[in-house]
Amino acid sequence: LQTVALTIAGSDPSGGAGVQADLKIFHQFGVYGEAVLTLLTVQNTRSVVRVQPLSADLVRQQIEAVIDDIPPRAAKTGALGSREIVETVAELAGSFSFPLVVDPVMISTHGKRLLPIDAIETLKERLLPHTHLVTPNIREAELLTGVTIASENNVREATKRLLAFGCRAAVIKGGHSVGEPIDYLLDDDGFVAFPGVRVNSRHTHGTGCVYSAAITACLAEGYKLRDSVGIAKDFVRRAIETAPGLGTGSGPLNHFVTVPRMAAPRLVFRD
Ligand code: PXL
Repeated sequence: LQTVALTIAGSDPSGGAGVQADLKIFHQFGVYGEAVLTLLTVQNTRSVVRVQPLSADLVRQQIEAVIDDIPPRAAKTGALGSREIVETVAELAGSFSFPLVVDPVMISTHGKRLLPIDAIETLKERLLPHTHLVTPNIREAELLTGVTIASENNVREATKRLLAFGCRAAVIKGGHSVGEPIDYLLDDDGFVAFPGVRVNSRHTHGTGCVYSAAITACLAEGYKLRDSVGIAKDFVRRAIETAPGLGTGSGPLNHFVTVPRMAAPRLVFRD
């Protein structure tokens, strides 16, 4: 039976981030991808020149149209674009029967806002209670929790505060730290570090999207949360290492890296 995953995110016409990246990563994991658009961007690898959110009503209709007809096994959100869209997604997420991964995308690599300030509170209070896993980078975690992150203890405190908003689990990504890119996860089983290897490259456009899409694909396939995070982290490292060097700015990762056929046991929930 075909596994299905859904992304609710923005368009990056250059194909490195957003819905375009999510669909390619789902496909690479052997998962059929559905995509609901929240906003359009005008961008290339050099800059994001325009961000145009869609109406919340249009986002609601898209989600409602696909969700009963081709129900996904897991979903993710990326750039949401407006407070109204966050509210709408949160309201619908209340009745999702599958895990939701929230990548709280706030600002593009080039510094353009993909979520207005006034939507951050709504994301915390309305969307996180319906979230299985939230995947902020360090800056996003600071803005969501008010904790300034400079040490492992700060990260631990920030993950605790994220869970206090009602999500099941939180992973704070170390990609923007100064040292090794360690990701820290807090879930029902406690706090765990996922050590990483820093790959120095300017081609990191869409890294967060690829990571959360890979996690979502794994969850859809029935992998446990910690296995999903581990697989996704390894996938992202190899995708940065072998980035195709496209574009004259910060280019995309290699969306074609091979997905390991895992020995880890999957949860069986085939119909
Ligand atoms: O990687 C963050 C991101 C998410 N979604 C869209 C984007 C970007 C970064 O540019 O354009 C649509």
